[in-house]
Amino acid sequence: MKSLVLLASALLVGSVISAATAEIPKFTQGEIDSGKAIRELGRIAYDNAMARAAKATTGCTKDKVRIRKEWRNMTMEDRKGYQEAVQCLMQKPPRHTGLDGVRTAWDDYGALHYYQTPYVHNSATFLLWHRHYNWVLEKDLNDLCGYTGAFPYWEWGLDCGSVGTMDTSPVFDGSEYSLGGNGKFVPGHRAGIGGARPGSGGGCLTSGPFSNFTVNIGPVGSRNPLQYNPRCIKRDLNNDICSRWATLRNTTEPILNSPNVEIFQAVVQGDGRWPEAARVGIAVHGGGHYSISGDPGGDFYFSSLEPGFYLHHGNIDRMHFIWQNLDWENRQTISGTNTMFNSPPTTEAVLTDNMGFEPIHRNVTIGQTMDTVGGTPLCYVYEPW
Ligand SMILES: *[C@@H]1O[C@H](CO)[C@@H](O)[C@H](O)[C@H]1NC(C)=O
Ligand SMILES: *[C@@H]1O[C@H](CO)[C@@H](O)[C@H](O)[C@H]1NC(C)=O
Ligand SMILES: *[C@@H]1O[C@H](CO)[C@@H](O)[C@H](O)[C@H]1NC(C)=O
Ligand SMILES: *[C@@H]1O[C@H](CO)[C@@H](O)[C@H](O)[C@H]1NC(C)=O
Ligand SMILES: [Cu+2]
Repeated sequence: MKSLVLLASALLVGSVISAATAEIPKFTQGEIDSGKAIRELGRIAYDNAMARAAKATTGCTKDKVRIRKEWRNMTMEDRKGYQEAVQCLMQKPPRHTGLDGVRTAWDDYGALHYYQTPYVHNSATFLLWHRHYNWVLEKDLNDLCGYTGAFPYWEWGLDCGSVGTMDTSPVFDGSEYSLGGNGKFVPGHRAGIGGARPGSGGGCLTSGPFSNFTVNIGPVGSRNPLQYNPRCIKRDLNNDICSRWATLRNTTEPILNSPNVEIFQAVVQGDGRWPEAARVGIAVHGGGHYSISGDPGGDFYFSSLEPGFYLHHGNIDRMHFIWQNLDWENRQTISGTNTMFNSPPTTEAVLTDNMGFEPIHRNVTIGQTMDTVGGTPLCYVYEPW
């Protein structure tokens, strides 16, 4: 009797879902700007992904799915626990060998991103390499530092535009429940990118979490970027950049308006080879990065040494997750080659191509990361905030 009831409710869920995927709701500009739209889209995507997991009998089954949360929807205990686990990783030994500057397990992430940058940006693997990279960090924080709480994402749009400001972001308020504060204000400093107003910091973090963190490698312009080069972490929280490229509208429009992954990934990155993307300048990807700016946050190759990087890319991955799950049957494809701006020119990427994560984690194929609840090995969903 009980199993019959379960079966009946599973069927009911199934039919509601297919009705929802068949039609993506329409929203007014006001609903897009206020975040109502993306919350609703996020809810549909969450339900659709969960329904897939509910059908799995091995691998990523429904009881195993981990729920990723917006920073302000995490418990205080998880916010502090996450921040401390990152600090813990900064004390663990590296897996790379023979690199003078790579002193910690955290530095491993900087070195890996530095090596992979020419292949995993403005290429076929931008979305999925960074998806897996975040998952590898989540696993390290768990395995090496015992963090079992929710993995965070940062909805930039809640901290700028008409709804918030970067200077009051709970992600960067400097408390023990944050990823540390802003950099010290440097009078006369320039913005992280040309054409924007300077942010409210610019210098070193002077108190709170990560103010004691030593950046060991980079910047990319130095003669040997992997050589030991200890220095403070700097930030320049920038409300102008966030308000122009990373608002709730900026997060929502690529999800609503991209018919295929080729356009979606171009619009998310502002890849000027596509006219739809040339219009959006640095786009949400650049917008989120340069809302933090600083060193290493504003360094294209070494930005992943900035603790905020993973929450930023969590939101990029969440956008992809929502976009995919609004029309799952048609949105499991890739587009492009395995080199940045296809330079040098390479052949079209295929799902069986390898993506490199050694020596932090074994390599995976592109196809293995297509589904966040695919179980190979991913098994998570994004909770709408
Ligand atoms: C930074 O390090 C100093 C000296 O080890 C210590 O007293 C201080 O509490 C640390 N601050 C933070 C925010 O971790
Ligand atoms: C981002 O959204 C804001 C409004 O929230 C808008 O003024 C701006 O033009 C958008 N930027 C892009 C690149 O679409
Ligand atoms: C893992 O990927 C990297 C980078 O693509 C490659 O150099 C390495 O040979 C791969 N390792 C294995 C075991 O396939
Ligand atoms: C997340 O937090 C906001 C308030 O900060 C609240 O309105 C919302 O309901 C929360 N969402 C979830 C899924 O708990
Ligand atoms: Cu990157």
